[in-house]
Amino acid sequence: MKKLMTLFALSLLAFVLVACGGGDSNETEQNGENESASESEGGEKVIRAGIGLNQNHPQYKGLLKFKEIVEEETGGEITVETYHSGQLGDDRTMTEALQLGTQEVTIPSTAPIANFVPEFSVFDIPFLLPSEEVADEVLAGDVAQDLLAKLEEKDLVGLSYWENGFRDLTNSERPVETLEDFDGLKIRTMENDLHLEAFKALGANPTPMAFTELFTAMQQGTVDGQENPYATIYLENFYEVQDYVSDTHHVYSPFVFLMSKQFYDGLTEEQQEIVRSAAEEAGEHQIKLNREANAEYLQNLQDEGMEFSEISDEERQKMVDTVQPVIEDFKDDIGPEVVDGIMEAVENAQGE
Ligand code: KDG
Repeated sequence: MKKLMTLFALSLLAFVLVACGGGDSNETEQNGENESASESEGGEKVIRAGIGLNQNHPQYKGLLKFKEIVEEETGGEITVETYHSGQLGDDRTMTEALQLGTQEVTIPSTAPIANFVPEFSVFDIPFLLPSEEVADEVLAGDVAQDLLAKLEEKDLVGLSYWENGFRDLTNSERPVETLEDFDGLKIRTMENDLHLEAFKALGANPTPMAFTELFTAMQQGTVDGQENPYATIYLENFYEVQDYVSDTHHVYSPFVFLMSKQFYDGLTEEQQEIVRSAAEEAGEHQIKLNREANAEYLQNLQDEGMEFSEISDEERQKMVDTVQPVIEDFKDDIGPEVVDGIMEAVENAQGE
């Protein structure tokens, strides 16, 4: 009961914030008023879309592309309000808002989604996806697509996979070049039990934390480090509070473009097709931007003074071997058929 009251209070707060605060400069205004509900007085439908990353990240640029396509294709029947930097909450609270119908879109990493649909933790298996090409193939495959369908049981619609990218370690204590270097490091992880246990196995002292709290935690020394793709590390200015970056590439994180099922079911068939194809087209755009950017961001981080450490194949193999027992421990939680299915999809993609 207490959780439900907390959830209601949080959603009410988000609702009030949206009503009063309004979104980014790209927010759509109707009749000079900021929309604060999923339907305006004129019957137009409003999508309140929030993400945790800031307006400079390719994820937000992809969201603006989604807005452009939907508003054009529907002739204004649907307008999209865009919110970044956790303005509407963190991944968990925004996903809960979609379930409640007080928000319509969010695009979290798959890791926090596992708190709603445990099978999504399959993408948190360390070193599962070896390259972007294999990731593209696997995410387009039946097992990954079937996972999107499972979201409907939780009042969510997964419209497409976008890309967060390969996650790399940063910290403020020391260069990390070997498995031993993880020892005792206070590392923030996403709120996902597999991530937590994997970093414990590597010898670190992990703390699960919402993305919206991460910068302050690093600034205050609550945590020594974190792990995210280079694009996030650079565009969120983590170099201001982190000294060392290592190319651990330990997990490839997809994003999932989530829509409230309540809202989606209220659309016409034509509108449903428009939002679905817009999420896919905007996703292709976002992934292209993400890959172009990630290539240059590592150099930018070094230009900002971060010390870069390469992980040798030998040391990476030690990390792979070290986390294997954790993967076995989580296989039942994720679902053996999902784990085996994804592993087979990876092998098939590599074999081509
Ligand atoms: O907008 C997405 C972010 O909120 C988050 O999912 C990014 O990978 C992320 C993290 O480390 O929390």
